[in-house]
Amino acid sequence: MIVGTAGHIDHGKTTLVRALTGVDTDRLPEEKKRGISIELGYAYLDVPTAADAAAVERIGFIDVPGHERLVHTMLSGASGIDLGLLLVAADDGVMPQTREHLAVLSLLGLSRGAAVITKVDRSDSARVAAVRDDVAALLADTPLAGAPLFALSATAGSGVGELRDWLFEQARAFHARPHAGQAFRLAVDRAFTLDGVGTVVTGTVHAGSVQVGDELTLVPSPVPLRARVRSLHAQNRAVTRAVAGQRCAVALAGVAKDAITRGQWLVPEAAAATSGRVDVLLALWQGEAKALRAGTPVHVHLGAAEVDGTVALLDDGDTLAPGARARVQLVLRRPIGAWHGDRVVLRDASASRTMAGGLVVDPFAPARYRRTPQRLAELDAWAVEPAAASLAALLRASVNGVDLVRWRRACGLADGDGAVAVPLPADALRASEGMVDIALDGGLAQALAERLLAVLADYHARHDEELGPDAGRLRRLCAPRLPEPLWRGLLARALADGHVAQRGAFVHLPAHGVKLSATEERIAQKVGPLLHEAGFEGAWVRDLARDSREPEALMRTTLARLAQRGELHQVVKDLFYPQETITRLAALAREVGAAQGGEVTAALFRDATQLGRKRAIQVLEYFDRVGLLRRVHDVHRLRGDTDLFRETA
Ligand SMILES: Nc1nc2c(ncn2[C@@H]2O[C@H](COP(=O)(O)OP(=O)(O)O)[C@@H](O)[C@H]2O)c(=O)[nH]1
Ligand SMILES: [Mg+2]
Repeated sequence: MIVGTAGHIDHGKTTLVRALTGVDTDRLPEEKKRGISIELGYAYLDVPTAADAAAVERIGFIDVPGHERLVHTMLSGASGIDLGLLLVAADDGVMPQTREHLAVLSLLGLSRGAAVITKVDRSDSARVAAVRDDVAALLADTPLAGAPLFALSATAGSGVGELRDWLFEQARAFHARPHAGQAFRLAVDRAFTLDGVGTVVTGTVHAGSVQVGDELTLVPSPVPLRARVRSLHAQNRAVTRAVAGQRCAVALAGVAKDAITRGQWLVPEAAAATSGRVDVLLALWQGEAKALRAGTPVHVHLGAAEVDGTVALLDDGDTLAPGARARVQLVLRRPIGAWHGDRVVLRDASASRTMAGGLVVDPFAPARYRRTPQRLAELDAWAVEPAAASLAALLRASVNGVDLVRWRRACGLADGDGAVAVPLPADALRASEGMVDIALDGGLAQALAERLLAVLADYHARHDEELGPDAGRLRRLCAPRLPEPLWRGLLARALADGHVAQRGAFVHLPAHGVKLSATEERIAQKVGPLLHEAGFEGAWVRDLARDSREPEALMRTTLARLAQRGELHQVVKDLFYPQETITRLAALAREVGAAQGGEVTAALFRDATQLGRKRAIQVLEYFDRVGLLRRVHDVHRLRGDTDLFRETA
């Protein structure tokens, strides 16, 4: 359990930590000289356990500076604490940083804590009682409402024992933050070099666990900073493994102290994503005098990090009233490492007061379309609890699927050994290929599958002479914005279910492109060699009819039937090519295109095929039509998403 102090300067925070632990956390020469805390201080206290002396619980204390100019330091310490002690000196009573530190604890969502009236030796009991009443009233509107109040003298020692006993009780009842499959994450608040050890960082472990030997990285950073864990201390003891909820010192091999700054996260590579736009559910502090306007510049505090940014309002209205809550986008000057559920605290641009606090909803927020109904529906889904229900809602809200890689990263889920399965609904359509992992809601997949059949039926009605569209073209007709891996999954499902059939790259309804009659079969046999001999020029219906001595009309319908079955291709009216010739022409087009950055010109294709200009263009236009190429001005661009005519190449 980690306990943080809070309160106005000189109200006795450092003295109380020393009375509780015996450690003077003001260790810098300047702190000694001026008698004030400047940096975060750390101390530990063992919780006595009756039964098993080996398993001693240890409370970690973070002592913070109370100076009004050092609230940002207070914030970096307070972001990881489990319990807050708000100190108020009996003689001074409630002062500005009493209020501001309480605002910080409240906005961080801290509900575990106590208020401590210090320096009771300096005041009479009536004064102490009056301060008690003030403090109780101050807490009333916060998550710490009703928290216990202690009155003590840290110098004389009276009352310290009661507070210590209460802290022991709290520590014994405290359950460390649940792991829930999250990756290791430590908020760096200090970095230094130690003789014989090298670079050491300290901080609070916000999630997951770490072991000696782990490969980690520090983010954000302008250059990649990889490091290996050489040794570990947790709660001031040498260990081989540290877990969430502990104060931790990590000796790192492979990274210099100067490359590390307070506020960075120490995380494994899988959890290292950063973001410059974060969508947050924000509450404006009830004590703010004015409403928050869109575009307001702010200091954003998250974990031990601090970054400048502006606030964009996402919900209706262009202001947020004091005490009110709404969704906003924080547009940050530099990217930060944020996870769904992280707490943020906002201070005003001149860093003179704490204004607002919130919960990260989506850490990877879009710049465009950020307040469309579609996007707000996604944010609604992110707010659902628990994670499995949230993901199900997000799937329903996402017509083009949910990127599960991004989702895992947003949730800070570990991969590798500690990985937990994504809580995906059983009927969801999932496409995982290499680095890609996307899912589509079951209901949406069903609707798309039905649309696919309708589109195919319509296509057959319009293009009776073809077997069907190729898979890429069908996707453009049916679901142009659906990511390709999901489309392939959808098509594979339809094929497996027997709802559609595929020959080569052509997709068709099973009933389309059926058997040939005996006559058609006979003619097909006869014209096979003739079509083959015609080469790149192709064969005309009239010539084939003459050379095989068959009626022209019968020849025309037979060739159309063969084209419908995907065996022949009608490049222009009455001009037919067998599959094998078209495949060779397509290979040449691909070759020409590959050498020209994907562009095929008529001239180069004519040279490659030795065809006349007119026929070369007819073939290219056929390729445009079926979806191998795409006409852009004077050139034909190879489409990246088609396997047309590749299968027999
Ligand atoms: N008389 C008296 N003095 C105290 C008490 N606690 C702290 N002080 C004194 O108040 C001054 C400021 O204390 P300090 O712990 O540095 O305050 P901080 O700024 O909140 O950390 C020091 O001179 C302390 O000795 C107390 O309970 N009684
Ligand atoms: Mg102090």
